[in-house]
Amino acid sequence: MSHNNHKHVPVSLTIAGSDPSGGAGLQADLKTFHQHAVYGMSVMTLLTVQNTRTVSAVELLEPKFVSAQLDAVLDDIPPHAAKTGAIGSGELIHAVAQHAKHFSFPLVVDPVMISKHGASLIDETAVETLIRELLPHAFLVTPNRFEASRLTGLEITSMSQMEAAAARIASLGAQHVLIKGLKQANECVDLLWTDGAAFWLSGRWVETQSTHGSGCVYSAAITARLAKGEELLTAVQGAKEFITHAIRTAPGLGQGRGPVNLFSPIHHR
Ligand code: PXL
Repeated sequence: MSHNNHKHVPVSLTIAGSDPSGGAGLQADLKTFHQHAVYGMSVMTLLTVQNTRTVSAVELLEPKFVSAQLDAVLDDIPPHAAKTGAIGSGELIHAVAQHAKHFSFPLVVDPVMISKHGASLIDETAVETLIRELLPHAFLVTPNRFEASRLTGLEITSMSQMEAAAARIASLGAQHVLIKGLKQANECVDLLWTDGAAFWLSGRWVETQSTHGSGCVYSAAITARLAKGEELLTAVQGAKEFITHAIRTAPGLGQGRGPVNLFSPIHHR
């Protein structure tokens, strides 16, 4: 059989949970990869029963089954970048971390903890496992300010507190840190902490209910851009523009917290 031209097709992998309503989780990741013209693969960790109004059930897959999915795809189609989303339990995080150790491509860890409806997507003790086992393998970790507080025990209501938390998270072993979502006047401010330096990113703050999946989409856009070979700062800037547009132009689907606009345009610098 003739060989494919894999070299020329950027490939990203998401390791995440399923959102049947399609706005968050691995469905949002795959759509975001595709919108960036990146071939997407998805290893599923958990299933949810949800719509835009509520998450009514969560079922975790067996760690062995997740591990087998990883073996199957990594061996066959090596990605150029990967991300994690909801992983659900310490055992599952452990299984994913065993693979992440050997990744020769950048891993973006989105430490998903609670859905926008307030449903827990990780159990209590698993946060410790995430810190101890997965963060050391993260090229980038992308907590929102609430998740960053949970990771550090620090309160984050100002830019200087954001810097302190980012430095702390870097000291836990993540190579680079992106803390998202501080409201400053009319802006939504994020901090990229890289090699001890702070880069501030800002986009217009949009007062809206339709932010379901915004964290997934943001980290997936970064992952897609890394797969295409962009530098970290360029990737984060491009992804920030994408997610800001996606929130501003959310299609208004569903009767609850609707998804963001996954058809937003892609700009390359
Ligand atoms: O947006 C966080 C998130 C991640 N993964 C899954 C989800 C959600 C939020 O609802 O359902 C599977």
